[in-house]
Amino acid sequence: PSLIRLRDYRAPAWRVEAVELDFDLGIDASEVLARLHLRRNPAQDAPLRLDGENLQLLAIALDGRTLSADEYRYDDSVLVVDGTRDGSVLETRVRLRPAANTALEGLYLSGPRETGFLLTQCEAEGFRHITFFPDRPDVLSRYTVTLRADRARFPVLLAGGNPDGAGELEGGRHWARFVDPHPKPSYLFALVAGHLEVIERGYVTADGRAVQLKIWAEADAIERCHYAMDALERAMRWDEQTYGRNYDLDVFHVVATHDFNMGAMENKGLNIFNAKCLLAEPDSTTDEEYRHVEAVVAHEYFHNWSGNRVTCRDWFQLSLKEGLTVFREQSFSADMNSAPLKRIDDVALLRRAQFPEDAGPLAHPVRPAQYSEINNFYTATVYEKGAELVRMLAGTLGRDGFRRGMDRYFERNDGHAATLEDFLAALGEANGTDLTPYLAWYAQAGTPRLKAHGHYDAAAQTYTLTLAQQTPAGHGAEPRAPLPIPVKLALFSPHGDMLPLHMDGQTSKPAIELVVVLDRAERNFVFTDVAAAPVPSLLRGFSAPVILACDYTPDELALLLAHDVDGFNRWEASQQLAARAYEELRDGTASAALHAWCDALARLFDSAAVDDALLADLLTPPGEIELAERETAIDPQRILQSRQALQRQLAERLGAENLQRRYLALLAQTGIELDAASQARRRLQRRVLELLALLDPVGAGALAATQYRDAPGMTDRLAALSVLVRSGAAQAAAALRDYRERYAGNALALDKWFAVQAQLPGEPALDRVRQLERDDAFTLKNPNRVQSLLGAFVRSNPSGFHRADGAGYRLLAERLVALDALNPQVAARLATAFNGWQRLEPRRREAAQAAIVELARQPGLSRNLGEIIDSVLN
Ligand code: HT7
Ligand code: ZN
Repeated sequence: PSLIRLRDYRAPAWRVEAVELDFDLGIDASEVLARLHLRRNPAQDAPLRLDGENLQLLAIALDGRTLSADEYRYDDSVLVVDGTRDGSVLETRVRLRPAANTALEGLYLSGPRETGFLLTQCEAEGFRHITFFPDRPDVLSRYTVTLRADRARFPVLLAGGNPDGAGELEGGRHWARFVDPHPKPSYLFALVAGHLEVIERGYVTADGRAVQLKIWAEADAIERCHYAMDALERAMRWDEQTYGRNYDLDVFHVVATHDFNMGAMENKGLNIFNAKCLLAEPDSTTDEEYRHVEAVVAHEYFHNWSGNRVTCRDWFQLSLKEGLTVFREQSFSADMNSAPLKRIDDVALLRRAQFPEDAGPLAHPVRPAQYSEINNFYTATVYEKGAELVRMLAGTLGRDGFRRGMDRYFERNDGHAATLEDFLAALGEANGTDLTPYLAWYAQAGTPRLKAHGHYDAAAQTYTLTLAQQTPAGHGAEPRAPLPIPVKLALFSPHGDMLPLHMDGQTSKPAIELVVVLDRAERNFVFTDVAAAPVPSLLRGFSAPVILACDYTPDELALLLAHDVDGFNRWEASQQLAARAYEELRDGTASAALHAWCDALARLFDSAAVDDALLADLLTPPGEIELAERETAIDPQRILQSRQALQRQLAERLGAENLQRRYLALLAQTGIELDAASQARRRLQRRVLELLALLDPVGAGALAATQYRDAPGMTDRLAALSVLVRSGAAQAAAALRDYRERYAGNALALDKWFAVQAQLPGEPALDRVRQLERDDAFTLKNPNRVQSLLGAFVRSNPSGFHRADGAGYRLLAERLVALDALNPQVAARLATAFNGWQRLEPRRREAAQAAIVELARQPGLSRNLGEIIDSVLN
């Protein structure tokens, strides 16, 4: 397949200044009339080439004259038109088949044909499935959209922009028009039509614009939209206060659908959400999901500036909008909730999803140099690592400096399609600093290793910290330059106090925390007036996306775990200690780390020194995927066993009675309130129950069964169900039956029922998955359902998926073939579960390779899936 390369970028030869779109909507057939007002780029001399993917062309006219067949050429993906000139108007009419569109890209039907609604998804290249157009993000146009449809079947008609009239037509039909005053790229176009209910709220922006906020959903879901409305209002206020950004249309629509390939989409003025990222209510939504809804609502809203007003020149710049918007969302969520917990969650996600991606054959820079299928580049690297890069820049500039830089970026690029260079230039110039060294972070794949070594000189009372960096040579042949790595640090006395930091040669007042930047391969940092050998707290708040290797003793890590005031680094000390304890157990070697970890946690458990949520996280060792990252011949079942053994040791150290007492005390305060303390309590209650289940499965099974039955909300109910299922408790089957019945009509709750079972540890998972595939509610046509069963199995259940006999791999390969025929985007994403097969132990490695090779041989694979399979194999 042909590769698109960053270095081949050329400005468009033709622009579309304005476009009028007339839709005649129907479930089986819809017609689209497009009128393009063309502008020629005087610097280029090329015929007009428009993207159009398998469109049924009904009519074509240029400047009012129907074109004859020899005046244009269409090969099912590009339409070339002769004779266009600057100022020409091209008119095309095409027919689409929404109900037959299972790929959920372009115009498609959500729900049953009798009652479902029509909607569009255009990012990245879906607009070419709707009409002929230069479907690239650097062509910005003013849109006027008119929708016509049968009123009874499609009572609600929505498109992006401001409403500009509506009325009746003959034969029970009606129309509505929308005009968007802000030029936008085609990927931000959207329409929605069908039976939908609405909740509304008035909002006045800081600069005085009255905006109608409208959230639309099907009748059974509309009452679950109130939380999202509150979150939207919080996000709008926050963006005004934090970045001075106001909303810029008279109406802001948000629509929920159960049929969506991703989380949500920031279409201008008409955001469309996967229902799982929008709907929330205590009976069926967990605390984690509530936080996710708030985060995604904010993320899509923030795109209105970082993405829509300032968009991307080309898809290589995707992280310009995605990394930045993830960072903006992370800051917002940190402000709305607990900042350290948000940081822990985000770094855990980075390590679980992005580090493995960056370490294997799918590794790519945050700004890739080439791609075959752009949909395969909506990755953890572009999003999560991209956000880490923005965080480093923000940290370097400080709060006020970053705000100054962002003001400059928005001001200078408003209404334009920008590049990452534009972003760094605006941030740098507004602060009189050169940020171009950070471009290297965008250009090279792989997670850098940061090595730290401290040396204390008692006679001189100096402490020398040596930092060295190395990025492993991996997949991709990019040059590996030293990167600027900001390392936030503090020094602790042996008693756990933070020391004033006297840097050699610096005269300013000593701080107790500072940031040093390692901008070459290795460097020494010397601290003076250090009275005793200190313990360094490094990379505080995870100040750079690297893997830190520091030769701490277990006691030093235990000291940080007990005393570090940086919540993230306290957790990190626990993670490091637990990882070492895990290795001791796995290898049957010494047990110094194990004792240090258990003792430190036992002390914290019995004190009130940390809040419940942080305590829950401190009590949780790194997950199976993260532990696998540290190994070379991976045996996921062995990892599961050693990790379980580690947790059992911790549970024993804490003591069954102690755990039970704590559990009952937490249970007594049960409720559904969403404040931080209540969420923290539920988080700890779950963790304590999980530890208890390792010590005393029968006793914990009884407690979990009662908790399941009496749970006031989904967080406690799902936690109990998960403990029952994972511990193989006798009560699990009855609870699962109860849940299946109780939530038969709630798709999002049913997804969790599939997912919990798909995560059954070890060999039995595969048969369970096969059995669940036969459930009436399972379908390959719905991405959420596919994720909840197959996605949870292959991605969140290493010990179940990686069976030694290879049956997990064969199941995935078979399902991918079927899924690819329906929805290539979802198939390709699922296939990334094969990433990392080269590092499995030999038997599994061979089985995985055989399954992937067999899959690669299948005829007619999509470009999406084909590209992933090719990359994974090489
Ligand atoms: N910008 C949105 C990306 C997206 C998407 C991409 C490919 C295929 C389908 C899609 N749906 C949404 C999501 C976001 O980052 O906000
Ligand atoms: Zn986004």
